[in-house]
Amino acid sequence: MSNASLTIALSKGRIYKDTLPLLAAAGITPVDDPETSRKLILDTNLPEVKLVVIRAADVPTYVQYGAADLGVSGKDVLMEHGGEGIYEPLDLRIACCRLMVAGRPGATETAGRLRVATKFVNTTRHHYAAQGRQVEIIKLYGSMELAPIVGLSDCIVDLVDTGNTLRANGLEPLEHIADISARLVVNKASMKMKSARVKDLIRLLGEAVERATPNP
Ligand code: PRT
Ligand code: MG
Repeated sequence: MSNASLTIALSKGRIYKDTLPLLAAAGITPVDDPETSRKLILDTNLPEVKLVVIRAADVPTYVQYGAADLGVSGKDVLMEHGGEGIYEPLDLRIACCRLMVAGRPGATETAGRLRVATKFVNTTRHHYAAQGRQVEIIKLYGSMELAPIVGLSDCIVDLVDTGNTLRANGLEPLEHIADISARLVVNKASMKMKSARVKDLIRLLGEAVERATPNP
């Protein structure tokens, strides 16, 4: 294995928690815990490998510009980013959920222009453009479920896992947009310049994914 330095971008929370065992299987163990440490750059057991812990929506940007060689990012975040400058070589099959249109029953059957509240503005625009439907998109940064309740929008586009959050707010899933899981992403230049090291890591992570979640 070559000793090229590697920086891997991750977000705290479910992505970090679910990526940790995969990294361990690839021989990478962080020295600090991001949930308790204030450090933004974490050392690992390997002197040439560092982890940067950033907001989930920022991971593709760090990888695109080469501030990180690799990253772990939800497909929802990648769809919204557009994927420019990054490869997506591996589905890690973690942090799985669905991107859905949700609202009160029948909420999308309005005669007028549908108002959709979401943080997934680009994905929502593409989804409705493919249907040939004109919609008004209202950008929010969180708590999308509140928007239809207070009359800010007819419906929302948000991630759904168990459906408990929707149910607790009197909403239900209305349209499926995409199945979501976290992906390994790689900076295009790093894939060339650090090819041996990066491809080795992709292979080890791929084997770990296959052991953890065998493809049916
Ligand atoms: O939270 P923060 O603002 O820091 O950033 P973030 O929300 O982007 O990060 P985080 O850690 O919450 O999510 C990271 C990634 O996890 C997302 O980009 C998804 O790819 C993935 N993921 C998987 C989820 C969920 N499942 C999920 N259930 N992300 C969010 N949720 C939320 C959803 O938005 C809704 O509020 O959980 C709620 C729905 O869950 P159920 O079980 O009630 O349906
Ligand atoms: Mg969140």
